[in-house]
Amino acid sequence: MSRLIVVSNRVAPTQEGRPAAGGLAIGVLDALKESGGVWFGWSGETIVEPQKPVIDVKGKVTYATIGLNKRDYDQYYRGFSNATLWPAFHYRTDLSRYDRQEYSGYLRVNAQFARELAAMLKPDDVIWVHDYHLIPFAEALRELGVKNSIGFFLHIPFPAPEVFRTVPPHDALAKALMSYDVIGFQTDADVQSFQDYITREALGTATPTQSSDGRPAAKLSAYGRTARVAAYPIGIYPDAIAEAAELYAERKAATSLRDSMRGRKLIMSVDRLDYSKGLAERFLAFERLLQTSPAFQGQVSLLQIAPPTRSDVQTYQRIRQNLEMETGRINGRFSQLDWSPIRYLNRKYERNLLMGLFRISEVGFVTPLRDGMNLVAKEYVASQDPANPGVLVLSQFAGAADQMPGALVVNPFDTAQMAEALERALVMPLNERQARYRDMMGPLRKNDLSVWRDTFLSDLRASKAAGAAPGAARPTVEPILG
Ligand code: ADQ
Repeated sequence: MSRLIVVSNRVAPTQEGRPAAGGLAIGVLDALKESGGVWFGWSGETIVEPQKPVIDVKGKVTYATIGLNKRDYDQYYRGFSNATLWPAFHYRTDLSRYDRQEYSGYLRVNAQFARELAAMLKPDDVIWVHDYHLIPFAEALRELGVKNSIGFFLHIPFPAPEVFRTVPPHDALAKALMSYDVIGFQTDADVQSFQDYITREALGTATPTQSSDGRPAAKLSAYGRTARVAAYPIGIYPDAIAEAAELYAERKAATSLRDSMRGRKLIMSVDRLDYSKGLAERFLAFERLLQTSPAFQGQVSLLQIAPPTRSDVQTYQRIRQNLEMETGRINGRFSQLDWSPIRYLNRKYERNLLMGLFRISEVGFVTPLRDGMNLVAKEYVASQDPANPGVLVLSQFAGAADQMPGALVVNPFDTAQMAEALERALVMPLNERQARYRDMMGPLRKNDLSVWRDTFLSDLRASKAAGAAPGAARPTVEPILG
C-alpha cells in the first residue's frame, strides 16, 4: 500500500496514549501505523531562526514538525486562520476581521510548508490535509509540480455562500480548494454549501456520483479543475469510551464529585472555551430553568468544564470575561449556603476522566451555536451506563445532530426551549432514556472513527491527480496582496 502523508496544523503529541489526544489524532495515527507514513505540520513552537523540519521516526510513522516565527504565527495562525476563517465559518461575521497582510502570511506559510513537504514526497504517496489552516496547501504543492492524490478534510462547518462571500479572498480560497482531488466535509449541509458556491458563484458544474461505500457524493468542476466532494462525519470508538467511562466513574475524582452532589442531579458540559460553543446562552438557559421551575433550585447543578484556548486572540479574552461575570451573577442570584448552581472550571482534564464524569451526570448539555461535528456529544452518549443512561440535550447546529436521533434537539438561540429541554431531560423516565440511548449507540457503532478514516482514504486512493475539466474554467480575480 502506498504511504500516507498526513498534514495538519498541529501534529499530535508523539507519545502514544496521551490523554489529550482527540478524534483527529487517534483516527489519523491508526491509519499512519497501518500503511506507514509521515505526519507533517507545525510543532506548536515559535522560533527565531528559520529551520528545517525536525524528523522523529517512531516505528512506521515519521513525524516531521516545523516551527513558526513570530510573524508567521501572528499572521497565519492567530490572524487569518483564527480571526478571519474560524469566526466566519462559524457564522460569526461580526467577529471576523480581514487584514491583507495576515492573508498574505497565511499563503506564505502554506507555500513554505508545501516546499518542505515536497522535498520528502515519493511519487505514489497519498496526501491527506486537515482543516481550515491549510486550504491553499494543495494548490501550493501543485505549483511545485506535485501530481500525487491530495485530499482535504474540513473539520469545521463550511458556511452558506452568502456568509463565505464575506471573507474577502473567497474566490481564491474556493479555487485553492478545487486543487484537491477529494474534499471531505462533516455533513451533507456543508457539502451543499460548498456545491452552491461552486455552481452559483464560481459558475462551475456539479454531477452526482457515489462514494466508495455507495454514499452520495458529487463531482464538482470549476476553475479548470475537478474534485470529488462528500460528507464524511467524524466518529468515535464508542465501546472503548464506554469501557473507560465505566472504569473512571469509580476513580477518586469522579466519586468525590458524586459525593459532593449529595443526591442532587448534575448537568454536564465540556467544551474548549470558544464563542462558537454557546456557553453564555447555555448559562442563561440554566438560569431560566431555575427561575421558571424553582423546585430545581438546590436540586441540580451545571458543571461546565472549559479550558481556555487561543487566549492570545482578543475575542477569546472577551468571552472569558463575560462568562466569569455571568457565572458570578447567576451564582450570586441563586446560591444557597450548601449549594451553588454553576460550577465553572477553566481547565483541561484527562480524557478518560471526562468520560467517567459524563457517566455520573444525568444530562449532557451540548449546545454550540455552530459546530462542524462536536465529538463531546458522541462521547457523552457512549459514556453512559446502559442500565441507567443520562440524556443528551443537543444543539441543532452541531453536525452531530444529524446522527443522534435520541437527543433532545434544541435551538441554542431559544433560551426558553433549552430550559424546557433541560427540565424534560431531568425528569425523563428510565424506559425512555434507555430507548433514546439505544437509538444513538447503534449509529455510533456503525459509523465509528475507523469508518470516517477508511471511507475518506479509500475515496482518496481511488482518485486520480486532478485533471482539467473542459468548459468549466473561468478567469479568476487574484487578490491584491499588500
Ligand atoms: P473542537 O472544536 O475542539 O474540534 P469537539 O469535536 O467537541 O470540538 O472536540 C473536542 C475534543 O476535546 C473532545 O474529544 C473532548 O473530549 C476534548 N475536550 C474538550 N474539552 C476538554 C477538556 N476540558 N479536557 C480534556 N479534553 C477536552 C473540531 C471541530 C469539531 C469537530 C472536531 C473533530 O470544531 O466540530 O467535531 O474538530 O473533527
